[in-house]
Amino acid sequence: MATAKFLPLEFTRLDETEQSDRAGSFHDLMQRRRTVRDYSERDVPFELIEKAVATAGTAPSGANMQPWRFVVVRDPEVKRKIREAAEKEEHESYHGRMSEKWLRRLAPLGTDEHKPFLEIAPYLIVVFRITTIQENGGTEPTYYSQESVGIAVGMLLAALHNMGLATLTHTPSPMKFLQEILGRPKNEVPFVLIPVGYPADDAKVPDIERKPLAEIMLTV
Ligand code: IYR
Repeated sequence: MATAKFLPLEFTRLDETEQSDRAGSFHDLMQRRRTVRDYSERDVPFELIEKAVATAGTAPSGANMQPWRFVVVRDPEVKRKIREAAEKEEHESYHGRMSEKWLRRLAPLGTDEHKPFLEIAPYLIVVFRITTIQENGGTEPTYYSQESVGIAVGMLLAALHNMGLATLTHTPSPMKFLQEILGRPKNEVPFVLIPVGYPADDAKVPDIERKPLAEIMLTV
């Protein structure tokens, strides 16, 4: 038995021409999104970051528990600490922890243990996944938190791209140092670190392609 109060759904029906126009223009927009590793120091209005996080917060989540925390970092000293800790972990990863197969797979992207973007990009958004909550004096798990936070991050990336900002989905590994530097509790586990800003004037991206629709979609 549903115990929530139910309200009539607000739903706008679109005519087919408008549906098709919107489908095309949204696809064109998203097709132009690229992962950017070369950033400009140019500042970004904080209101844009706030709006992007608010948009991410509209994502669906398991049992509507909204198991996400977005820590927006703009303090240069905190960014410096994050860069230092990330580069230390990444050095270990690139020089021993990652398999030959993994390194070979990454070679076309030209990544290495140097992460200057962690200081250059004006903002870092560090996304945490909330694993448990405290309620009525007890501990309860969240449900489908990996899926929920993954969806929210996808919406965050789309929102930032739509407002003309560049992003990088960065996962330094292990990421525990983010919990320590940002003082988050044990039930908030780092999920991804997203530098946000404008691309550098001479930013370059690898010449790689997206799989064609025929390869990613099946109809039965
Ligand atoms: N976390 C490392 C390595 C890395 C791993 C994958 I999978 C990538 O798609 C890119 C990089 C780094 O950020 O360099």
